[in-house]
Amino acid sequence: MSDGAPRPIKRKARVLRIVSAVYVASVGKAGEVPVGPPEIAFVGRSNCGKSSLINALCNQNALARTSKTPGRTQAVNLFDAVLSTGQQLRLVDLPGFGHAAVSKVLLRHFAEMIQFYLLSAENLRMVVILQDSRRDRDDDAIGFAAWLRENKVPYEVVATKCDEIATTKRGAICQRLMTEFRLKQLALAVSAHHKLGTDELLVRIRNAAFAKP
Ligand SMILES: Nc1nc2c(ncn2[C@@H]2O[C@H](COP(=O)(O)OP(=O)(O)OP(=O)(O)O)[C@@H](O)[C@H]2O)c(=O)[nH]1
Ligand SMILES: [Mg+2]
Repeated sequence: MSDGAPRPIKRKARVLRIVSAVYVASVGKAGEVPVGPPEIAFVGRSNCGKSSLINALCNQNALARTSKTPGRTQAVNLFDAVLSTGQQLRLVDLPGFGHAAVSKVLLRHFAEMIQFYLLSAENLRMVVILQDSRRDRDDDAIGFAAWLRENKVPYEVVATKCDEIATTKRGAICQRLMTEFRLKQLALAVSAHHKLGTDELLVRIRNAAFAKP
């Protein structure tokens, strides 16, 4: 029975999300990155799921091109997104930096493009390093993280395709990545296919993009 007192209003917890995202441009080696909002770059070996993760964050299926074949992303691709807060940010899909199935010449070309972008990106706020959950220690990526620390570029590490790993094993993988990459907080386990960990990743991205200097 009602006692006449006003009922408390139930508010839905507001989840941060990307409400729209568009492709802006592809930049090759020595190409100019058009001026835009704060940038978050996604790096990792070919096929680790960079383009798929960008699509999952943006709630779109085919914004960034994905493929079973390693080496799909061959340029620095820029996507501008609007958050549910109204803030704008740029997601940067980079080519993969290593894979046995990609030719050495192409990998060198990719490495030059990544390096060129990272050294000239004035608006870069954070690099998200992707590690396939099913793979062991990745010395190339660990070395890359050391280079980012030297250059004072903040980074996060995410364990991708975690849907391929038993739930009970995910914690240990995130702990190992935290140690290997000298993170201050646990690495995040994410799945682009199952949209796992993507809400938390977006919060970390927003915090980095709009951190007070
Ligand atoms: N099981 C599973 N597979 C995934 C997930 N994310 C991506 N994949 C698959 O992994 C393959 C590579 O995905 P991409 O997103 O194209 O990987 P990429 O890192 O952008 O690859 P490059 O552009 O070649 O460097 C595709 O077959 C995807 O379907 C995931 O969360 N779970
Ligand atoms: Mg790609």
